[in-house]
Amino acid sequence: MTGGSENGLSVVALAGGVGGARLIDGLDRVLPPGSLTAVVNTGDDFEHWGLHISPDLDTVMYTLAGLAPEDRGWGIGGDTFEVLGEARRRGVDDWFQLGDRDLVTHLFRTKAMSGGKSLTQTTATLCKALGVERPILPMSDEPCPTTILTRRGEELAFQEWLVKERAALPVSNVRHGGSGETTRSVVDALNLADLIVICPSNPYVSIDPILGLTGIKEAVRLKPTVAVSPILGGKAVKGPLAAMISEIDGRPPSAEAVAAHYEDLLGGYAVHPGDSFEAPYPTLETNVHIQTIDDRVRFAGELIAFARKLK
Ligand code: FO1
Repeated sequence: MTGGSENGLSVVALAGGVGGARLIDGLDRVLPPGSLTAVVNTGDDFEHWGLHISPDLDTVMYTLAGLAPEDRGWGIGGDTFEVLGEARRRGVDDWFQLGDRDLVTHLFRTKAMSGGKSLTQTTATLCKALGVERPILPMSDEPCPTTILTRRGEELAFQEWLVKERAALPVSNVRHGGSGETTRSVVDALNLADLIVICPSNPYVSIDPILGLTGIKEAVRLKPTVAVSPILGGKAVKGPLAAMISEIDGRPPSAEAVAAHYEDLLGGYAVHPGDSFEAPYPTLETNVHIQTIDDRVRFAGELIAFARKLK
C-alpha cells in the first residue's frame, strides 16, 4: 500500500461510541500530525433539555482531549452532576446523565448551531477549545436520526432505547433517518485516504449510519479498508451489540458475523485471539481489547503495520 503524504499514511477512521474513540486515540498517538481524520456517527444525536446532544462526537472529542474516563469511556472523567441533581429534584426528565462540565459542550453547540453554524464548524470550534488537533468530522451536517424498531412494534429514538430503556427491548431492525447527505469534508477526506479503518464500534448503530450515506460505500470500496472486530470471544466489550447480532442477523455473535455484515468492503480484519475464521483477506489476530492507553497505542501500531502489508 502506498503512503499518501511523503512519510506516512493518510488514514480515515470511521467510528461511533466508546470502542471507536479508543482506537482513534491509539491511532492519534502513533500517526504523525495531519495523517488521521475521524469520521464520526451522528445517528445518536438527539435533542434533550432543548440542547443538541452529539454523544459520539463528544466521546471521540473527550477521549482525544484526555478527558474521557478510561473505564466508562463517555462524558468527562470526574465531572459533577449538580445540575442533574437539581433537575431530578424538580421532576425534569433526568434519564440521560449530563455532567456539569459536559453541559458546556451542549450549550455551546446548541448556541452555535442556532446561530447558523454547521455541526462540522461547531465541532471544529469545540475541539480547538479543548486542544484537540485531529480533525473530527461529523458524518453529516444534516439530522440523520437512528431509530430502533422493537420486536413489539415500537419505534424509539436510539438514546431512548439504549439509555432510557437500557437496551432491554429486543430489536427487530434499525432505521437510519435523514436525507442521507454527507459533507464535502468527509468526501474529501475519503478521496485523499490511503487507508480506511472501520473502528470497533457497533456496526448497526455506529458504522452503518456512516456507510449508508450517499456515496460513502462507493468511496470506501476504492480504498484499502481494514476493520477491527468489536466482538471478542462472542461478547461485546461494551453495549448491546452481541444481542443485536442474534436479534437482527439471527446468528450467534462473533467476529465472523461482524465481518459478514461488512460484506465486500474489507481488505483486512483484526480479531481477538481465537476469533479468526476462513476469510478471503488477511486477518490480524491480536489483543483487540484496548481499554488502557498503552493497549490503544500497542494495538494501533500493530494495525498500521498490518495495513501497510496489504496490497
Ligand atoms: N450512556 C449511558 O448508558 N447512560 C447515560 O446516562 C449516558 C449519558 C451520556 C452523556 C453524554 C454523552 O456524550 C454520552 C452519554 N452516554 C450515556 C453514552 C452514550 O449514550 C453512548 O455511549 C453512545 O451513544 C454509544 O454510541
